[in-house]
Amino acid sequence: MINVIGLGYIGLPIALMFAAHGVEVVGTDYNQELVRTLQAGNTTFEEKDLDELFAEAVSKGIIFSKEYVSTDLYIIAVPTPYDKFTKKIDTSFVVEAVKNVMGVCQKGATVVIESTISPGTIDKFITPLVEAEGFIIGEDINLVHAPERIIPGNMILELTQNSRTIGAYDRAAGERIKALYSSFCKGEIVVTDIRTAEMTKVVENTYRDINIAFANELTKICRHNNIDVYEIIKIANMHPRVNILQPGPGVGGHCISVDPWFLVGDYPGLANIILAARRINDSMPEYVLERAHEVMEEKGIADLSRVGLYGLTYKENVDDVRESPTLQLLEAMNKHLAEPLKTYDPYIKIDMVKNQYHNLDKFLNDIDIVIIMVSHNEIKENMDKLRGKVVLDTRNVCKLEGTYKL
Ligand code: SAJ
Repeated sequence: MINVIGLGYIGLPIALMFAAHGVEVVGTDYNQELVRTLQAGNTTFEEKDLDELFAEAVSKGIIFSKEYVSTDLYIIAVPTPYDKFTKKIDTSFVVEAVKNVMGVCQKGATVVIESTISPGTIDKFITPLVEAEGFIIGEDINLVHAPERIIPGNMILELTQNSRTIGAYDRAAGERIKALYSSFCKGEIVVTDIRTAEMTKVVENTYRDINIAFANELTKICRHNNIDVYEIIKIANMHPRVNILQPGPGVGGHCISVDPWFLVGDYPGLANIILAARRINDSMPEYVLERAHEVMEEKGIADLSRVGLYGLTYKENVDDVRESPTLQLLEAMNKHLAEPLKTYDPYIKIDMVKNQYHNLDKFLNDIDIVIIMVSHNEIKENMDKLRGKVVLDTRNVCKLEGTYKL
């Protein structure tokens, strides 16, 4: 039986996937409300194919609980934020989960950590906890790191198709976990040591952050010279060894905008390009405000209440707002004591910010300038509704004539 700890964006799909493939699973979360929702037969966030997988897992007997259970296999998928001051990883959730596991687990158990962790976290924070309980690593308890790689918006497919990394102190333990994941994972699974697995995961997200930062920096350079950055990137990417990502209003989500900080926090002085990239990407929401200001001046519009932000989530077609560029932009306005712009997002049903709309037509009715922050399918399918408006498109999706770009 597997006890999956943490039923969020990563833990829930993985628990469901194992259950759907016939493994006995208990999913544990300390959030009573979330557990009740799942027990009542409802999923907790929107994700393609998640509801179908949920139904299958329920039919195969998955259990949701607040309690940890005594078993021989644990998969931990709890958040690993970073400390805003030191930039180092905040291991408190993982540490708490492992402590709780140690309180109930059997000798011979394997603890798999799926959460992204900075290189050295298991050595520094987890191993001592296990040893403090009198367990010998490799004999009584096995520790394995199996970082997830799935992308919100396409998680279920990627869970089965992506290759994976498994890091273990003990090769045989790593191979056993590889066999377990192979029950649904068709991608190649590489078994390596723990530190390599920790570093590889952080490096993957850092690579993407740097690449996006490059695109964002190019945008600023090209704007300075009135060159079309999208055309430049398109042509450059025709080179067989060039693959520049797309500029945007900033980098959000709980991964790419977080993990590079672990390296900056742990290797100050060495992580230079990584730090520069983080700063560039973090500067983008304010850059959007500058662009909006330029556009308003050009159009002779001074009334801020006639400007609206389309999209609150961190990227298209998800309902996740963590580290969202739109929220960062509103925060920047707040710091300057400015009244927040109007906003609308089809995925955000609750009132999250001031001046938020829940109906696209009403939102558009009340504004003259639309800033497209997120390219949800909804806006792509309703571009015609933007005719007659001034559009500042930070995602390069609007083909209407006169559209302003980043
Ligand atoms: N973005 C750009 N330009 C681009 C691509 C993305 O501005 O060309 C922005 C997005 O709008 C978003 C942010 O970057 O705000 C991140 O979005 P994303 O779709 O690139 O990635 P995430 O954060 O949703 O998921 C990432 C993935 N990692 C990589 O692609 C290396 C995923 O595979 C990981 O599982 C996930 O992080 C994680 O949990 O680490």
